[in-house]
Amino acid sequence: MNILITGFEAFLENEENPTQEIIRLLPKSIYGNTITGVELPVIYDECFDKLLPIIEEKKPDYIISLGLAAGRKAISLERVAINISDSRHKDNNGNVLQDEVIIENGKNAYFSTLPLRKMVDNISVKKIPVEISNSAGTYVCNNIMYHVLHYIEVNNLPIKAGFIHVPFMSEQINDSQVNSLPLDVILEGIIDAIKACL
Ligand code: PCA
Repeated sequence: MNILITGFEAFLENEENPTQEIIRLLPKSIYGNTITGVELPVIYDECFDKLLPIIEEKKPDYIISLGLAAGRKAISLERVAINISDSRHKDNNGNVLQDEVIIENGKNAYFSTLPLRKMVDNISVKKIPVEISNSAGTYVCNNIMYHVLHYIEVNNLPIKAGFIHVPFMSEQINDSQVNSLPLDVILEGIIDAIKACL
């Protein structure tokens, strides 16, 4: 199988994005399945414009997108993407969107088609904090998740896809009050999530 994993570049005040590191550190193959990592810009819609030709070229069986959720304690398996972009924060192109639909006349929401419960079970065996989250927010992470699931649905493709938010990596945080996990633990959790799909 072909597994496409996307990460995001740094954004806002976060000088590093742990998902950039994860993309770099993931093995090229897991149990004989090909893993391809792609880094995406933190720009509404352009993130998907960059991903689309790679999907067309690689024809993946799975697309698992990753992003940083500042302040979260656990690896968060997102259940749903909604058809809205809305944040007071700028994306990396300076766009600030409010109440904007992502796809005109698109469905209100798409559920992840990843095996979320199996992923939770796999990751939690090693006591790595993990949860299913019912909101991917309305910033760029929700935007890529929505675009990918919409593209798969309207083109009737057999690709399973979804999104995982990860906490800060401890290596980027000076304040012990801020929630974070060591990078190697986040990486292990993501590898376990991928294994749950295989
Ligand atoms: N996290 C942001 C966008 C990029 C990222 O890594 C989000 O949660 O929307």
